[in-house]
Amino acid sequence: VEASVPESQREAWRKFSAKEFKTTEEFEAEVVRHIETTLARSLFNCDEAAAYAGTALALRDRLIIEWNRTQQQQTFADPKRVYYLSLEFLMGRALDNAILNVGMKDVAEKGLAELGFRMEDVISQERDAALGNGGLGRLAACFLDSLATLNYPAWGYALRYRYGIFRQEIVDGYQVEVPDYWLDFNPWEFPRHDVTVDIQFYGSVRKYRDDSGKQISVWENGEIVKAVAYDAPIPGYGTRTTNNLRLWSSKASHGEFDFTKFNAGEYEASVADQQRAETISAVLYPNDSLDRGKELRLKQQYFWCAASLFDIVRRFKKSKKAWKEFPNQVAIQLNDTHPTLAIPELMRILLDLEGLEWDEAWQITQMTFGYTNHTVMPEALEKWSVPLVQHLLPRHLQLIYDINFQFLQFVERSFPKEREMLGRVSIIEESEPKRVRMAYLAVIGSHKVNGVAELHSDLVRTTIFKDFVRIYGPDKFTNVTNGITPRRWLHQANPRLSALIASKLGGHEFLRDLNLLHKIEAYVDDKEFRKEFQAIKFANKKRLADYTKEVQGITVDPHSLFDIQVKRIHEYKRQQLNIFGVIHRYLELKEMSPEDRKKVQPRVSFFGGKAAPGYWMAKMVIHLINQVGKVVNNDKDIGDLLKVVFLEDYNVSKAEIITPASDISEHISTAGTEASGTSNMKFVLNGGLIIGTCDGANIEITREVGEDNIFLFGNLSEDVDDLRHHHFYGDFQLDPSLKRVFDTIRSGTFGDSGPFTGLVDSIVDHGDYYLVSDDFKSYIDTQKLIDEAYKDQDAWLTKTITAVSRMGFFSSDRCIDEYAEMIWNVEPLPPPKENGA
Ligand code: 73E
Repeated sequence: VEASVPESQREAWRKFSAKEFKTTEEFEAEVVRHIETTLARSLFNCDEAAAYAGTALALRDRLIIEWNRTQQQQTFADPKRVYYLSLEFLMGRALDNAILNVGMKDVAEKGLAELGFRMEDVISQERDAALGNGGLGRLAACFLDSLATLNYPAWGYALRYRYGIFRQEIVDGYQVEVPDYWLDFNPWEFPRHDVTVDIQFYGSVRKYRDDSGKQISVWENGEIVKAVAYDAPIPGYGTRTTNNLRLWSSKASHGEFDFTKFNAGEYEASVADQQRAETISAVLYPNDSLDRGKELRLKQQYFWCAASLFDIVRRFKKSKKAWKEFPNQVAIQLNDTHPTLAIPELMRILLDLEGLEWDEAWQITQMTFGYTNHTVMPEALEKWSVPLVQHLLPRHLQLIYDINFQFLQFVERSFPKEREMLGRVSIIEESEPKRVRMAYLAVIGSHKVNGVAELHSDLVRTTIFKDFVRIYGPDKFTNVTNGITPRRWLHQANPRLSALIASKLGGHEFLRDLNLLHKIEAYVDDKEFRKEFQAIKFANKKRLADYTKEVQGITVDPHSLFDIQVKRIHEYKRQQLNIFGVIHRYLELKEMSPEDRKKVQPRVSFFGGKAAPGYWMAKMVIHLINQVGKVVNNDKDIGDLLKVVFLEDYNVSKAEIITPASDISEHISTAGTEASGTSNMKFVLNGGLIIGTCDGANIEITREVGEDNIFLFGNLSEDVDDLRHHHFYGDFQLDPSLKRVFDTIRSGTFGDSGPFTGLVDSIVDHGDYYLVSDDFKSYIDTQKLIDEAYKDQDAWLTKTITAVSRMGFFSSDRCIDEYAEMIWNVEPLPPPKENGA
């Protein structure tokens, strides 16, 4: 390890080395210093935005000290590191999390108050870092929090999108997408203009034999784009470990080519080149669980994989270890197939640049990678057109063919009597044009493949990768059930509940060991505890009601049952089932006598979530929800008995307000379609119950909390295929209550029915792929049960407390320990000491 300052001068460095603030006074001094000097503002023009900026900069200094120490320590110890490659990190806000993780909550709260600000207001000035679509991106963010908290030496690698997921506005009941330019002021990132990588695209491959007769491949004459690193500190909770998230930004590379253009006076062309290069990291693709096969997306994927691998290999080479040590120093996790090009890229580095032989290179590659699958739905499985890959990445296509050739030979030897298997498992799909099946490449190039919940991992083994289980044996395929970080999703989102739990468990240790929650089950009959638990739920509902009034202009009564479904809008998640159920409820209320209405449990149905801009059906679901809301919320007969709210622009920071406020949340995907779901875990951890199908992690949540503490309904995954089959033969009858819902929509009760035709027809005429009609009866019956159960508030409270106490399993800390042990084979590195020793 090189150090740049000679030993004789280090004394001065040590003397002046940055110190951490500890007291409220020191904190205030730092905030004021930043506001006055870094921001050039004063006492007389310090608004909340400036107070946020000053606070963030003060906290940031504090993080940097621990971050530098952690990185230094990791460099010295040189342990095996984990690299989590994810195209999405849905981080949300950083300030609150930073304050919490460094243990400065009281200091910051008091300090800000003394300076004339409320901490809550200051925190809410921050824009979300929304570099993701939904669950997959948020999972990656929870994993970073757990990796740092558990002291694993780990880096995240992603793209620095100029635009994250769009901001959603609702105009006339329709979704409108607005670009989210979030980088205006981002104190959490550090540009590393000295850390750059040249990335090549296009060009051609030249082959020749060297003196020894060995074949050499050279990829040449391509276009070069520069990758520039931007780093963000990831602080662990209650530890000094502060890991790194490295985001790559694309920039034109100023080679000779550009200068000729300048000389020829082609200034505009040169600027255009610059812009084209910058386009690569410009925008996050806003599709969740859908593969659109766009060239720019493939460019993003390669750009990010190549830059990350170069960086990882550069770090490895500093240690001067032999190549066979690579898998003992490096574990790379592929978050879905998006980073699969890292596999042929590592092969290219090892073969073409480092001169290794195929077998050794391949063994290193397989040992290095693990692949996490997040969906078995066909429309989400990435397949890149062979001509496109050929054009953009000619050398990688050759390598993919070589990998495929070796693999198919192996399969042929192992299953000589099953030649038809070869076509089925080939990386290349024989379509027109041919396509590269990225999931197969990911399986073949990794030593472990995992699904994200038990049912999902079973489906992975028995459906999409069935042949591969035979080829490699069952041990290559495993399960790691998803989890969530209790720091953000309990302590930060619900500080009062966290405090109540801490008061009974003698401290906040449960935030580091969530299984300790089981101890609060002992208080399920404790009067004081129950009272406070219930008061907390009510306060959280009140907070959401206030928010709904302020932002949506809709008044809701927090004494109502709060029913919430917030997640990406997708047919398989079945928000349509929910809104049809709401319409059914409305029609029943309408035909009731005033006396009967008095016995009804009042309810508010909250919806939230974004639709992919090109996903028509999802957008019509949003429109229907808004139109139903308009009618129901203004119907004098109904009053507070039913309200329908669409919460605009659902994101991580809004989830922190919404999640603690549910009585019931909906996780109602067609069985076998939702790989895991993670918001289901967040809601239960915050004292809400679930209405859900036997899908994804709902099944394991049921196992943990007990069948009495969850409301399950609907058909099972194993029956879904048969049911679909029946629809095709017209062998099904629409449930009369659902038919009445459709008739009401068609009659124009919720405005022009034109936009909803496709939605209704997909069920009535087009095979009802997601089995809405099959599950409708069971769904509304279960909602009735919920109304009844909610009336017994005592019994309900018992269920919620019991469920919370049994949620320990769903901490992302548990997941990360499982990955570390089963897949990465890495150990924690004890955190640096305060003096940096
Ligand atoms: O069930 C969720 C799961 O909880 C699943 O749909 C989601 O991943 C979550 C975390 O494991 C997911 N996202 C994607 N595929 N599965 C996806 C695919 C392509 C682009 C963006 C997201």
